[in-house]
Amino acid sequence: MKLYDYPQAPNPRRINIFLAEKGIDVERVSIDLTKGEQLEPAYRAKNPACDVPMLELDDGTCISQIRAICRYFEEIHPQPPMLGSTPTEKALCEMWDHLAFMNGLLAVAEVFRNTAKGFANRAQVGPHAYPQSAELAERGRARVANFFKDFDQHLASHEYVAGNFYSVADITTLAACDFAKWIKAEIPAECTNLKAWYDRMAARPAVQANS
Ligand SMILES: N[C@@H](CCC(=O)N[C@@H](CS)C(=O)NCC(=O)O)C(=O)O
Repeated sequence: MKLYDYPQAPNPRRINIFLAEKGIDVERVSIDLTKGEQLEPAYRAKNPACDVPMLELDDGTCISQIRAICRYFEEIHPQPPMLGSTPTEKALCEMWDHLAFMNGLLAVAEVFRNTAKGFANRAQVGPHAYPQSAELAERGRARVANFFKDFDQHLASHEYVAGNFYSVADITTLAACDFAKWIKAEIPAECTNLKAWYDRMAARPAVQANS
């Protein structure tokens, strides 16, 4: 199998940390986003979503979207569990991973993609061209500030994002916090729970190896 990757970008980094946590090594194929390789016909034929990461199995099956890729690896390589172990843990993991993606990563992306010069007409990931919007960028800043506050409050009473177990939800939240630096937003000093959690996560070898 092959993982189509661009490790400098926040979403591919999520899968790279996930694989490092599981100790899985997989062949990588570079898709250079700065050259627009994700939009080229050969890649688009494999992945109509035109994003990375994307996993191609040996039988030619192509799986995009990080949750789907994580699910695949969790099924074939269950240890250590990264998507929860019990029915409740699995549901909490889905819930918090989704919240971290929607309210964290996508909020930062809303600012970044609507302001960065290189993203004119590329305000959304995918095959379609969307113009930048200053209003969306401004709204995104407010969403990022609320993401920090909401997750700080949550982590006041939880050791990890999905509860008392480490999971992919921690990886997505960490990736969102690091992506926020691209728009010069840092975890606010008053968000002490989030900061303490972040420092613990950033020290993990799998994260260090993908920083
Ligand atoms: N929802 C996707 C997100 C993937 C994504 O947004 N990837 C970005 C890199 S961080 C990308 O491929 N961008 C392509 C582009 O900017 O055209 C997933 O879960 O895999």
